[in-house]
Amino acid sequence: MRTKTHPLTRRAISALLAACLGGVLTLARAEPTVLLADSFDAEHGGVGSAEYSGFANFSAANVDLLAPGYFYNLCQAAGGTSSCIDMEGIGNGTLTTLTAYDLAPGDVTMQFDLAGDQRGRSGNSVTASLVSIFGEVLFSETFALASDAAFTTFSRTISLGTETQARLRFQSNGPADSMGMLLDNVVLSAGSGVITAPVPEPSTWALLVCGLVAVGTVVRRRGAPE
Ligand SMILES: [Ca+2]
Ligand SMILES: [Ca+2]
Repeated sequence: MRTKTHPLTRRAISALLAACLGGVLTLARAEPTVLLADSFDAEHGGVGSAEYSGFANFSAANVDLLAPGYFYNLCQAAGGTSSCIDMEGIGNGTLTTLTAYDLAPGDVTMQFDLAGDQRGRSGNSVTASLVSIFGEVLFSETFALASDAAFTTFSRTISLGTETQARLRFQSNGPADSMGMLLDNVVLSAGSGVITAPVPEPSTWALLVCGLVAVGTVVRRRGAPE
């Protein structure tokens, strides 16, 4: 038997379906998949340390963890509000991801915040690279910022032709004076687009609400007298 639906209800359901479809289409658009997102804030219990090498996600040499207890004022001078890295410890330093990320053919995006040394030095720079496990340099760019430059977010997208396993690497260059550029908020993602914050996508919430409403509608209609 055909169930009669009030025209207003039918219109409301159509509108809901259209809205839900919109949400699904938004979800279907390729969002970047985050492989690594590191703010360094949890390192060393949030306490600064010279020549720190106990990183959760990186092998390191000659870098300092700047946080309360050790030159945290430099992160703040650069406009930061959390722990950051001085890319030069005793000498020029390196940070290399412990993981070699399995990267499918297509876009991969590396993103990070860099700032000047904040101590009036000149000639400092940081080279950011993506290096395959076979040593092939897939991407490399050197960033030189003025000493007083505040944190700036840099984002670079590389198109890979074949599946590759690679590590992200940061290397500081310039006069060996124990003062290097500052680094924070390193993100590696598959796909293109800048990552702003690791929060649920609005479309995910929309889809969830749509699902709940749809289930509610079906349950109510089943319960309605014929
Ligand atoms: Ca931080
Ligand atoms: Ca230096």
